[in-house]
Amino acid sequence: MKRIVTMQDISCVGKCSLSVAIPIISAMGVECSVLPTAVLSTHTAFENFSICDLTDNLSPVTHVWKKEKIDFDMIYTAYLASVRQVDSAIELCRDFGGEGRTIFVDPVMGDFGRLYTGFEASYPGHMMELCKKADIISPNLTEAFCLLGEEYCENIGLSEALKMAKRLSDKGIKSVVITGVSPEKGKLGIVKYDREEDRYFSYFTDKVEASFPLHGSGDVFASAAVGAMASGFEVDAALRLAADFTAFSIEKSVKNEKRRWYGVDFETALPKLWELKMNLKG
Ligand code: PXL
Repeated sequence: MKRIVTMQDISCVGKCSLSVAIPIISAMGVECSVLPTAVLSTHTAFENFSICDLTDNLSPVTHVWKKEKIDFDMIYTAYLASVRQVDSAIELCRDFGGEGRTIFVDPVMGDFGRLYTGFEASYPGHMMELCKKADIISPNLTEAFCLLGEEYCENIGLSEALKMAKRLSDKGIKSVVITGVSPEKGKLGIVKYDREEDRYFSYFTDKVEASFPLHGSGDVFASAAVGAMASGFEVDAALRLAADFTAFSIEKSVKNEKRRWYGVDFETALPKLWELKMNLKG
């Protein structure tokens, strides 16, 4: 069985970060080790939240892993609460990355053109340094604009989105996948540029209209993509699977009249994840 490690927070309530990554990656038949960075009462979209910062606990944990000669097939980082945690993630990549190890960075920072509560304007510059260590990054549109230091624009066409992925990659990132791109009405998906192969890729599903925010949907996408890549699927196929699973999870949320406002109903979509994986195996 493949083993990955994911470094991000636990939001005790609010369907995101480790509460999303562990079930999705495990459901794909991949061992999901964790490096928890903080324990929050709720994610930061709630009006009130508490945070217990675990930065000082990170190196004692990784120190033991090194002594025990533990290794991982993939490293997946997501929400990191501070610049110090970004630095710790860079150390994790240095110590546990390398030949045959894939580093997947989801530079979680914001949405709808704004940084999440708690992040300062200088944060994206630090996150960029982590992105440069990655084999693949998965910013949403807001995060891609932040990393580029460009003004946010919600409506961009397909060729603009592809060019944007290339611009970001040109800054020293191997492969850039931008999520949440809607180049035409009724479609939503991803665009990708791969620097080593000088190759573009895009994939869109029918957009499920939701009249509420889809908190955690980026975590659902990234976790499914990591699970599929660790399962041995080639990257584009893994990304297609992740996009299909995310769209299906959103559809489940929209159909559920009793849904929670703070996250998508990926739980009831989990059987579909296995089905998508089996279909890909052929
Ligand atoms: O879903 C991303 C995420 C993860 N963790 C925390 C968050 C958010 C988004 O708001 O606040 C704590």
